[in-house]
Amino acid sequence: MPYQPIKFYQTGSFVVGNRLLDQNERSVQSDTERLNSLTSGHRACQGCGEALGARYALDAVAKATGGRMIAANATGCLEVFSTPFPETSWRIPWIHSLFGNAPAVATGIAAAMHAKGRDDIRVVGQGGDGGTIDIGFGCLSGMFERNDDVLYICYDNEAYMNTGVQRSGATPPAARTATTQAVGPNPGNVFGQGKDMPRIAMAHEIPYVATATVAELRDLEAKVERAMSFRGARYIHVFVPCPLGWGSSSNDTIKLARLVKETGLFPVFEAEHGEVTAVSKIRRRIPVEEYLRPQRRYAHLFGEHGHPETIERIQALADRNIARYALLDDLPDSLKPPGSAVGRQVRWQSEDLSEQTSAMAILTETTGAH
Ligand SMILES: Cc1ncc(C[n+]2csc(CCOP(=O)(O)OP(=O)(O)O)c2C)c(N)n1
Ligand code: SF4
Ligand SMILES: [Mg+2]
Repeated sequence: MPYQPIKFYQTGSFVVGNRLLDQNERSVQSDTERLNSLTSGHRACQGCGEALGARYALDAVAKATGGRMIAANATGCLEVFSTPFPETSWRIPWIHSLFGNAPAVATGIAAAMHAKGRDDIRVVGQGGDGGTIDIGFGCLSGMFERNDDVLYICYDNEAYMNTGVQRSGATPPAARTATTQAVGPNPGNVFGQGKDMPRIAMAHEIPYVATATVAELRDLEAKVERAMSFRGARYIHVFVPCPLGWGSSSNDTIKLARLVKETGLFPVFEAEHGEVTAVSKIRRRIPVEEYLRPQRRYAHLFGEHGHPETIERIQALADRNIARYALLDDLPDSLKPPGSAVGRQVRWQSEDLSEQTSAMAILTETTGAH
């Protein structure tokens, strides 16, 4: 058998351990002295991505601040499963805001701390996608525009889970929810223009914006640490699968979070003052079908009466992200953005997405590529 070098996966990877590294380089969760800001005993479903993401993110804030922190939490699963009165799983100063005003409450706390001369106490706002990009949108935009000294974290599970899986502005096209049933000629959620919150945050030119998934928890920790090195408004958007709402297996949470990035459907990147500064490249490009198939919210797309044309449209969305963020080292000609010889002919940003059968289909027409 040929010689094979031994690989020590615990160094240089995004896994939790890193026990072979110096103490100061190790992940927060590998430290037995970590705060456990969201501790055990809460009532999240098995495999809840939101619980996992929140624990890692807030422990990273705790480490960065030496525990001098206050969190304001919008109504939603994270609040409900962690604080059934009179119990709580939070081991940090924590306040429950309304569904729609967590950014404003966080701003108020930051202002109060400043007035008291306690700028050492850092403030975090957090909520689900509904609380963040729908009902809390105005408060959040104000927080960004004033550059208030708050880190806001959105845990995006792509629907209103706490109240029974209703559609939100972050629900992806074709997904079935309680309010976008899998019926009719175009089952599931409509293909709209989307509401891309990280890009909207970037448009405010705040000091720091990042996206992350619970598949790469070390990356999430590192981004929280980076966010805490800035003053002013910061935004982290974390992709968190929800087994209950998505009809996925509890033990597929990490797999789905990895696949969404490897397909290009969820670009993972960092931006400072409105400019992208780093992207996590796709390691092995995966067709969107592999991500969609294990989730019952997309079951109507498959089988004898499936909708392959809808899967193609979703693939086109992933491909647009791949081109937009240069997520592949070697971008195939077929995915080159406008301006290149091939891409110029493609309607990348159709004014009416509902009329656009698929960017891939148009590519095929104009270039003959398959
Ligand atoms: C003004 C107002 N409208 C509606 C509700 C009911 N409500 C509470 S949480 C929630 C959905 C939360 O969804 P999201 O923010 O995505 O968090 P998730 O539960 O998915 O983590 C809704 C509709 C409320 N509490 N207040
Ligand atoms: S419904 Fe979804 S988000 Fe809510 S606790 Fe269960 S898995 Fe987590
Ligand atoms: Mg949600």
